[in-house]
Amino acid sequence: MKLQAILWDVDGTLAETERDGHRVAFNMAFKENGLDWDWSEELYGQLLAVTGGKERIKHYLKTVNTTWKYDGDLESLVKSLHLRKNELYADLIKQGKVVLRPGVLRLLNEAREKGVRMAIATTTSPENVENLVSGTIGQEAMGWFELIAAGDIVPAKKPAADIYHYALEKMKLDAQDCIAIEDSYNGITAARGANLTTVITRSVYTLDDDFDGAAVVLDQLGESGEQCDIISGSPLSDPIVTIGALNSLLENA
Ligand code: XBP
Ligand code: MG
Repeated sequence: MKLQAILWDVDGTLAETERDGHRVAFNMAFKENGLDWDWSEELYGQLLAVTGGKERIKHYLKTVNTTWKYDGDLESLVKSLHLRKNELYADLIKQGKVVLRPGVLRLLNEAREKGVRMAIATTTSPENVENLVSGTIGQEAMGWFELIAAGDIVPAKKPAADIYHYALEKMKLDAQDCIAIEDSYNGITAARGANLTTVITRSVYTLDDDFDGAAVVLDQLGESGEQCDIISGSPLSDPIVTIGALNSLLENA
């Protein structure tokens, strides 16, 4: 089999974390700190153009809330808001507000059974990955990933390809033997920048994103009895995304 490894994006791909997770937690953190900033579902969709929570807060102040003035150290305020947001995000996961998308656990298990290596390649913070994976599957699932490439580990976040280059290098893998699973324009830009064959499962905020260069664009990975819809790209060799279907995509790439 050509397929050696799957590199998974996190937010929007493993779960719909943004609208009901990160966004809600950001608003709670703002409120706790006496800030009247309110990120609506619509505004958050726009702010997602910038990856990274700390970077997103700064982008908001630069482009949306431009009249807000602060006398203190902005960097440390952003850092502490972000830390608190991540704690509140972990609470939301514990409360069951964030669940895995269809087919994710099925494909993770099939990859393990077939000996396909796996890693995480994300712009979110490492603690968010751990909380999401252990909160939705169980602590043991952290061991299913050989590498968690996340957050500030590389200087430039997606759409830069750095996080994928980092993961491939650490795992001593060739891009041509791997598949990236992503949900966004920023994600596919990063993955294609590292020459990875990329499967897209569109998420709520990325329905209109440009997925030029994707091997296939899908609505979801699919569960047995719940076929996935192909939005564009190559037909799959199975009705849902299986290891065999990913391997065929790679062989025909
Ligand atoms: C998505 C992101 C992240 C999250 C929030 O990353 O851009 O910034 O919105 O996470 P990906 P942090 O799709 O690559 O997983 O606040 O920890 O940055
Ligand atoms: Mg994503």
